[in-house]
Amino acid sequence: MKEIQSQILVLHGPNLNMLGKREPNIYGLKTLDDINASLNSEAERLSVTVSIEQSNHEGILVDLIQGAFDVFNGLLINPGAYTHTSVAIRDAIAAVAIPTVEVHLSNIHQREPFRHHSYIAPVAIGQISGFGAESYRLGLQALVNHLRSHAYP
Ligand code: CA2
Repeated sequence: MKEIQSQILVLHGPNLNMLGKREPNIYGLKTLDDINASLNSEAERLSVTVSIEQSNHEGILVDLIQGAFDVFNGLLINPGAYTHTSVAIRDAIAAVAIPTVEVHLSNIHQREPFRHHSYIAPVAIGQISGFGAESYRLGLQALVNHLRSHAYP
């Protein structure tokens, strides 16, 4: 059997372009470029392709998710604050039905009560939260493991 190479879309939500520049006590010192470089090298190690986008706008994130249908077979997303507010992003993920892993730098369950609820979690395979920049690498590994163990022969 020849394995089809997985194409993964990585989406970073609002304000994540500020990483490493503000609030390092909560979000760490790594910049978004550092995280993307680590995702690219992990993708190479896992023999998958990643395409990475960041947007501060809910509708753009919805468009990117809709555009992923029939193009990508996995979605790795840190929806940022939209995690706690966005029915639109949740509906887009449910509509395209692409296996999705939700990641967070901080442990959202240890923070303010309004961050404990995720609209995305029920439509994701799982959630990785609280490991800083490492959450993304762990999330990519979990997503690729899931795709490989659920691939058709
Ligand atoms: O922990 C995470 O990854 C979050 O998704 C980050 C969001 C927050 O609203 C979620 O509750 C949890 C915030 C991203 C803001 O990122 C910044 C980075 C540097 C400086 C300021 C904001």
